[in-house]
Amino acid sequence: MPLLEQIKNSGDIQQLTRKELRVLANEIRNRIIDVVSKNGGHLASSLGAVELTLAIHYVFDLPKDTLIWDVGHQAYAHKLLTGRNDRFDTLRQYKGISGFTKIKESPYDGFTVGHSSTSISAGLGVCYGKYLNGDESDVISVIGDGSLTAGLAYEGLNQAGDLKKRNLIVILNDNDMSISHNVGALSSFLSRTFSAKYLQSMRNQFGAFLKSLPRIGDEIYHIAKRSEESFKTFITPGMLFEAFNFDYFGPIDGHNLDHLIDILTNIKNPEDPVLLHVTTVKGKGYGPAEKNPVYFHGVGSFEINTGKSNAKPNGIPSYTQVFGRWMVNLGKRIPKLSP
Ligand SMILES: Cc1ncc(C[n+]2csc(CCOP(=O)(O)OP(=O)(O)O)c2C)c(N)n1
Repeated sequence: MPLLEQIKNSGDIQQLTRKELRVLANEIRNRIIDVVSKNGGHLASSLGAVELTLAIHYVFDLPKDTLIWDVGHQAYAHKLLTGRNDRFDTLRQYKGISGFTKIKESPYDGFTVGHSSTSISAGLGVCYGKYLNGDESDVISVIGDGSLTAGLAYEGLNQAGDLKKRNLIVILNDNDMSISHNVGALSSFLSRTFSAKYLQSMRNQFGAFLKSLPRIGDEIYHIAKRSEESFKTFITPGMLFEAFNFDYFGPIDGHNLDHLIDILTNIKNPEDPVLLHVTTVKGKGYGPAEKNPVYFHGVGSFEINTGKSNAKPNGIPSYTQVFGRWMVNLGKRIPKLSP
């Protein structure tokens, strides 16, 4: 019997070995791909969050600890693990499983959602409520890098850093993508700091520069090498989140279950708000979605082997196409409209 069919809640997941967790991750991906290929849905986001979901369920005491997914569109694995596997083929159907998290659907869904960028504020609200009730369980808000570009997310960070309530853990699920590619200063800051190649070349150039300094160069180079850790913190987003009074951990590989479980175990029940930064691949484990995460962000029915859409063209353009064409034409006529 497949492992997935035996899992009804977090308690069942906690009985599994690390090897079984990896088998379960595969089964989850296959189930998600199968159902979304028929019903449509948010495929790439959910595939990218499978290991993260498993690790959270493995480490935390859900639903006593509260898990809040931003938007709720990446929570299919979470649904499969919380007693909704047998009904999962009704995903996004009339009276079926919702495409987002929904308190009425399950006690494991910490927030009813659909709009982006709300999870930190919602998490803080729940955390503060728990504090007033003397409840020391954790609140975990998972937010994507795309959703972190909106102002509401910063209102949440700002207030959380001010109230400094313990037990709030924000996990930044950074796949370097929003629905489409991110734009703006934050995303270039994030991707610049995460590229290992960039870090390496910057380190080499800086090292060569230090060494070239007459007399003192070699000595400074060795001191700089010893303080590489603080150097890295200085140029990673750690400084951004630490400015909001969050303890920052990461970035770590969001597909490495062992690392995820270890770090989540270490940071649970924090004294101060914590931000854990994980990097993931949107569409992970399904070739067509990894290649084209924009198309597979929210997709209609498709052929699993090829990833090709099953939609039969009816010649009627969509609202998005009409609006897009109209804007492009307008841009051609009015040059000031183009960025
Ligand atoms: C208020 C609001 N604006 C826009 C959207 C459309 N939307 C859906 S998901 C998303 C962000 C997706 O990026 P990210 O948070 O990085 O998650 P990913 O899908 O990449 O895992 C947005 C903007 C929304 N749901 N709510």
